[in-house]
Amino acid sequence: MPVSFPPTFLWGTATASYQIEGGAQEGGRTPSIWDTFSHTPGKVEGGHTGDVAVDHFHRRAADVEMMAGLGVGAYRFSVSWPRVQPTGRGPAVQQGLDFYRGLVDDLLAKGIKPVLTLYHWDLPQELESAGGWPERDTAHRFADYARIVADALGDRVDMWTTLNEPWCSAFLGYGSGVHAPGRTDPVAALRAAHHLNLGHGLAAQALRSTLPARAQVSISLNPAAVRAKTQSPADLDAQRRIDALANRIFADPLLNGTYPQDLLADTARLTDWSFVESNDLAIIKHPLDSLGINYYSPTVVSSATDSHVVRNDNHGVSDHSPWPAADAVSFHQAPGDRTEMGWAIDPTGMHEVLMHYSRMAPGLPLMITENGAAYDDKPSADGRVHDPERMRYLHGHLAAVHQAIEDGADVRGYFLWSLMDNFEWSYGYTKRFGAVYIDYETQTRTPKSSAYWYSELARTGVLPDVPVE
Ligand code: IFM
Repeated sequence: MPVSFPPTFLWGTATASYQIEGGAQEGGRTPSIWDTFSHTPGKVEGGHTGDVAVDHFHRRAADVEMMAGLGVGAYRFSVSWPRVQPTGRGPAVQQGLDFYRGLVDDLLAKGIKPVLTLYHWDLPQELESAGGWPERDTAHRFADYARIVADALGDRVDMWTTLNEPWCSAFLGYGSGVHAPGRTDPVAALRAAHHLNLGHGLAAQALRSTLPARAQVSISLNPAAVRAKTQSPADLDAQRRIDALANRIFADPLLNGTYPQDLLADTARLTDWSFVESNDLAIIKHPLDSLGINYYSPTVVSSATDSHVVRNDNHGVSDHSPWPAADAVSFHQAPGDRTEMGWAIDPTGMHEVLMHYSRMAPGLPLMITENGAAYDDKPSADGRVHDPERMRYLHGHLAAVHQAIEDGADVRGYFLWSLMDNFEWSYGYTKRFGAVYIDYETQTRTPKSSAYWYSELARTGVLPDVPVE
């Protein structure tokens, strides 16, 4: 039986500003926390930075042509906050807004639906210097910025996402420090999580009051499929604790307007959560039009008394844990093959996460806003880039998405991470997630086999077999 997706299913690819744009000092853009972090020796592999990235800032029109050639109907991109509102306060810079207006116009002219994310981790450095996400003011600054972008692009963009993966911003940025701004303070990480939630709610209000009624407002989370190593009470408790810190700390306030009681109890030795003010949860629970889900790999945990501890939670190497008050939890490699990131390949996690959110938020459409895999791709003698492993990864995960739809989940679309190879955060350019290969010396773009495969899927809505290459 062919695996067919609904005719209205949205097929897209995704990128993020700092990972692709370059043009770091052009058009009035000021540094973001990622500029500062990547220029700090030892923070990013090979000393790589996003100064040039894949030069999308100058190659925008050609990149849109390339997308059109692949025939994929939607493109998820993010706006660089310091490009449109340098320093994160005050008036917008027209040149910055014009860049995104040009991008959106180019996309619309090619029949590609623009899907805009306001924040994919590039906080203006000046706001970090004033305290960053652990401080409440940053949430208000984010709402101001949301209004600026909505005023400028609301007439032509219908799909809006406030934050991408707030878990990473809070816990990798302020907890383990493997992401910018590189702070390692568990209390700051929890405060950041709350102010990201609040920033989302305030920005959602700003978007709603600025955008036309047809606009859709969303947020993209990276829910973890957390599995206990055994069914022992201690391992199940480790699973509960990490589920609270990875998932419920965002999903509960967003969807139910509460923080989980067990999370507050688990972290009580660090903070009394008095940074949550009386109306905050009502603001955070602003109605969503859809929920974005980014899924890559499951997480396996046990109680730390387990003797087979692997110090690898898929989130980079640091002496500091990203998980506040979870010292008694160990992380394990999930079984099976891995991608170049070392992440286990397990599409059942995709199905699990989709079913979980469709039960938790009945009636709320879901969108896969990221899924994909890094492999050590290289051009072969025929000049093409063959990436059968990526096609197999995508095939498995898309079959799981299809199964979730069959099982009742209202999944409306899928965005492949990523359109093209790019700056993979603290791994620099060493990890390639793209459907399009980038030669970083020449900036030549070469669609990989997976790009053609995905293009066929987007055209037909039928999951193609993975060709033997
Ligand atoms: O590259 C990142 C992206 O920026 C956010 N989600 C995960 C991807 C792969 O690590």
